[in-house]
Formats: sequence, structure tokens, C-alpha cells
Amino acid sequence: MKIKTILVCVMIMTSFIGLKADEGSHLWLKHQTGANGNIKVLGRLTPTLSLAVHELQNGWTGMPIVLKKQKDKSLQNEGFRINPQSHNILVTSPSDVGLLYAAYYLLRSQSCNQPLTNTVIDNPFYERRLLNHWDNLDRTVERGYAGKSIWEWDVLPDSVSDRYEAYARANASIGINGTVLNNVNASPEMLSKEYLQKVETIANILRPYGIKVYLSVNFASPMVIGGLPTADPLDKHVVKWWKDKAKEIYQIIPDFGGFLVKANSEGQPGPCDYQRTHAEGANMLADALKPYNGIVMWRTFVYNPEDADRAKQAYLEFYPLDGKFRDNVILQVKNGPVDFQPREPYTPLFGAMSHTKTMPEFQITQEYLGHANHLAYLAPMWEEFNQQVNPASQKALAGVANIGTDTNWTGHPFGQSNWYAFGRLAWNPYLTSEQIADEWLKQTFTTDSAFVEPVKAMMLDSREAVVNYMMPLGLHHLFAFGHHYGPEPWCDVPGARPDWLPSYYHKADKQGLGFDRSSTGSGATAQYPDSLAKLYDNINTCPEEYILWFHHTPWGHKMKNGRTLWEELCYKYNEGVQQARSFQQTWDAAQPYVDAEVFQQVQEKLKMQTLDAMWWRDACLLYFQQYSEMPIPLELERPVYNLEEMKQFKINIDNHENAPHGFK
Ligand code: BDP
Repeated sequence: MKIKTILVCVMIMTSFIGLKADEGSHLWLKHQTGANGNIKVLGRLTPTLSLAVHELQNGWTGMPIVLKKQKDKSLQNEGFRINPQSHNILVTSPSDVGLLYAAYYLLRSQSCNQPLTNTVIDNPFYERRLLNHWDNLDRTVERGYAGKSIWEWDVLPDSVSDRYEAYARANASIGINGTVLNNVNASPEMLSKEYLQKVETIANILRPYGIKVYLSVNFASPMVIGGLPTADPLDKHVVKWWKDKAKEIYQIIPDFGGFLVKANSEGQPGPCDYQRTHAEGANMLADALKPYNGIVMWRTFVYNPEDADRAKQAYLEFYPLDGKFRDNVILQVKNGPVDFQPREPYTPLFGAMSHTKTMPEFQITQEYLGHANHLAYLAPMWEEFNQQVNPASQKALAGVANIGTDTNWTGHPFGQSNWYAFGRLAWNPYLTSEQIADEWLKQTFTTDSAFVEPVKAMMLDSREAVVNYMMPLGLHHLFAFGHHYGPEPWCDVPGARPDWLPSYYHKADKQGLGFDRSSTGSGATAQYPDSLAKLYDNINTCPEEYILWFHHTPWGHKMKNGRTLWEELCYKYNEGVQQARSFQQTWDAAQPYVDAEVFQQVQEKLKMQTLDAMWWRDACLLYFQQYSEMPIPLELERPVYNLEEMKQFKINIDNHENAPHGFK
């Protein structure tokens, strides 16, 4: 039979028996069983409560449930209590959305086969749990690898995609309660009347799911769309423009969340253009939003080509402003001091600003971890951060979304686990990566432990694998210029900013490798609290996963296991490749448990990941070997590409043409 004929037969058979391939569009929400759950509401049925009832009626197969809104001293507004009684389960919350969260809690427990025996009291840890979309108005997504933006600006508000509600539901199911709709590199147009009407439509759809809308704003908006000659935050016309704009927004969207601002960063306008401080800029916006309870999330991602060490910049610029921000300003700080690398130590601003509110920004989209091609479960990275920075010292949590128009939302089927994990950690930063992976796998695929256990182990290893084959031992930013996918430690673009080139970060020479940020170098170690500063400053006590971050380390430096730095580097890169290979084995064994289409998709992506891992290993080791002049230990695999060949690959990121393995 020809392939075409077989395909047609399969399609006919599938439609005949009413099966639909699981193409990943339902995410982790597969509990609709037509269960006809017995659900009762005490009190008024609001739109949010109707959603809770609907979800439970469709999915709940257990005892009758009674939902009741009521005050409770142990509960925050969005928290809930689940009280199993002899004939029913009593669910209470001070708010409707709390009852909706409780519904998702119950459905999750059911899908994961977790019996409900004791009373559950659950409160969200952070009051604000936000996605940040880096989506542009033309529907491209900055650092997005899953198709176009889900926001169809061109046809809104007249036409409304089904995806908006599906998106709201998915977020509510994991407790996300806010979303910034547009890119931090913000178009001023976003605040025009025309666009605000489009935003209103989205806000109306998200509202019953407890999700507030926020917008990224361009600091020069008063000039670009307001026609003013300046955007100086102390100019009274500028102040008035923002006040009027805030009033206009709240008339349209009464529960609008607030603004996210990227100012004086990578060419964006900001208060420093007028010799004003970040605090003066942020406070002016905060005052405009204050009457409506809106907030400003002001990003600290700033750095200049002239600075000696990019990793020190946020601290140098913002620490002196501690205590100068209004109480409705939160500084949004990237988890690491450079830029969402596979591994960074935490940004020392966290914990340093005791009179200023701060919130971490994580990156869910895998800009620096293999885009939507590599399987990299990011919860362990965020867990590592939460172990370093006390979550209780933070006011909110933001994650740069990995969502697009792809059928499966995130490009890689396992990318969904990162969206899921982000939401769960924003709700409870003390959940373990293991627990979250377990939940996600059981809801998304099957509860069969023959599947769950090995695949979970693969997920838990995956971020470390990426660190190993891309940038072990504290290396960072060895990426090709622009797209941040493949390795180019040699990259040199004439005229480019030095801090956009890998050699700025790896500093390879005949003596050794790594950036000296100790007291003999840039002194970045001194930005950490004393005990840590001391630990990081000394090459012999610095944790080895950060050694090349903080020290220009001699090639012959003895590592804790007795190997030299060079040998250890070879071992780490090699380990990364072996890990990627082992993921292929794990996945092949998982075939019986997974939908055929998803199985194949992941299988193809894992092949690509392994080839990319080899590409990274060979590129980095052969390049650094020019400096170390040491051999790759004989017991390790030999390079399969050569350095000169690799320098010729200029990968086209849109179709992956010209990657060394020729994948498309
Ligand atoms: C970098 C991205 C760039 C973003 C920037 C930011 O490469 O596209 O605009 O961060 O966070 O990681 O503002």
C-alpha cells in the first residue's frame, strides 16, 4: 500500500471510532470525563463560580461537593479550604476565584490519584503571579519559538479567538492571576485608544478566571502618541499625560493591574535620557496609577558597553536608590545578573534592597536553553534560585511566557511543563521540582509508574544536561550573535558591543578560562552578603558550578575530584552529550504510553538535541583547546566536527537550515 493510502485509511478509521489524536492542545487539562459530578453552590452563582461548577460537573467523579464563599481567618482572599465530610466535601473560600482554584486542586488530585483524606488549607504564596508576554503588535514574539502571538491584534476587538479562554483556563488551573500582554520592548501604540479597546476585550475574557491584565509601556509614549516635546518624568505636561492615560485605562478596564517598564536598557527610552533617576521615572508612573490601586513593575535589566562588568550593573545602578521608590513600585529583577543563562548565581540585588519591593523575573521561554528544540525542564533551575533567595523576601513572581499559536502551545511538548511549573512555583515556591514533574506527567500522559518514573528522571536531569553540553562550570554567553541558539565562542562581529560577544565572558587565554569577578578582578563578589562574598571570592572555596563565573581559572587548576580544569571541562561536555543520548533511550521506552504523534515529535526533537549537544561540545572544546593546548582525555569520545568546519555554520534560526546536522 502506498503511504498516502495508508494515511487515508488511518484517518477514516480514527474518525469512525471517534478517536482524536492527542496533539497536545489540551495541555495538562484532560480531566473532562463527562463525569456528571454532583456539585452544589451555597449562595449566588457568579461567572467565576459558574466556571468552578462547570469544571467539577464535567470532571469530578468523587463525593458530592458543596461550594461556599465565606470569610476564614486562616485564608487569604484567593486561598481555599477543602473539608472532606462523611457525605460530601465542603469547599470554602473568601472569594469566588478561591473556589475556582479549589476546583482545580480537586481535579488535579483526582487526575494524580491522590486520595483526599484530611482537610486542605491552601493559600497562594505570592499575591501577584504573572506571565510576561514578549509579544509584539505585529504578532511576532521576541524570543518566542511556538508560532505567532496568540493575541490577534489585527482582528480584535471584533473577532475573538477561542484560544483566549483556553489560555485563561490553563492559567487559572495553576494559579496564575496576571498577564502582561505585550513585549517589554514596548510599542507606544499599545496605549492608543484603538489598542486599549482591544485590550478591554481580552481583559473581559480573562476576568472570570481571576486574571488581571497589565501592559508594558514605552517611556516615550507621551511624545510618540501624545505629541509632547519631552518625556521628562518631572515635566508637568508629561505627568498630566500619564495621569490622564491612567484615568482613560481604568475607565475601560476597572481592574487593570498596572505597567511593566523596560527603561534605559538596550536602547529603550527612560528617565535617564533627562538626567532623572530610575526612581523618579518609576514614581511618576506609580503616582498616576495609585488612585486606582495599580502598580508599576520596573525592570532592573540595565547595562552599558562602557561598564567593566555587565554582571555588576543592576546592583550599581539600583542599590543607591534603595528606599526611594513608592510603595506601589516593585523592581522586577532577572534571576541572574547577566541574562537568563542556563546557570547563573543569583542577582545580588535580591536581599540587598531592604527598603524596596523586589520580584524575580524568570524566563520560561528557552531563549538560551535550546529554544523549542531541546527538552529542558526548568523547575530545577528555579528551585535552585529559591534556595538562594528567600521567597519570603519577594513580593511577586513573573515569568517570560513560552506560549504561541502552535497547536501544542509551546512548540516542544515538554515546554508545557515549564509553563505549568512556573505557575505552581508562583503559587507555592516550596514545591519540589520532582513533585511538579510528577503532577504534570500524570495529568498530561498517564499515571502508570512504568512511564512516570523514568520520564520524570529524564526531566529532572534535563536542565543539568543543557548546562553540561552548553556551558558547564560557570561558563556563560558563548552563543552565536543574535539568535542565542548554537555555540560561537569565537564570535567576533566587527563594530558589535563587546558585551554582546562571547570573548567578553569566557576570557580564554593561554593561562586559563573564565571571568575574574573576584577582588583581584571586577570585584562583583563583593556585591553578595559577606559570607557568600567570601566563599565566591576564593577559588578554592567557590562552588565549582560557578568557578568560571567568578574566576579566571588556570587550565591546570586542580578540581575537587583531582582532575585539572581542562580535563573536567572535557568530562562535563561529554557528560552532557551522554545525558542527551540517554534521554533518547528513555523516550523510546516510553512509546507504548504516549500518543503516536507526540511520541514522534519528541523523538525527533531529542535526536536534534543530541546532535546539538555534540555540536556544542566539539565547538567549545576545540576552540578552548587552542588556548589550553592540552589533549582531550583518551577515554572520552573524539570530536566529530572540526573547528574550521564549525565556524562555517551560520544557522538560519527560522528553519534551522545550515545547522551542522542539517536538520530543518
Ligand atoms: C534579552 C533578550 C532580549 C530582551 C532582553 C530583555 O535577548 O530579546 O529584550 O533580554 O529582557 O535576554 O529586555
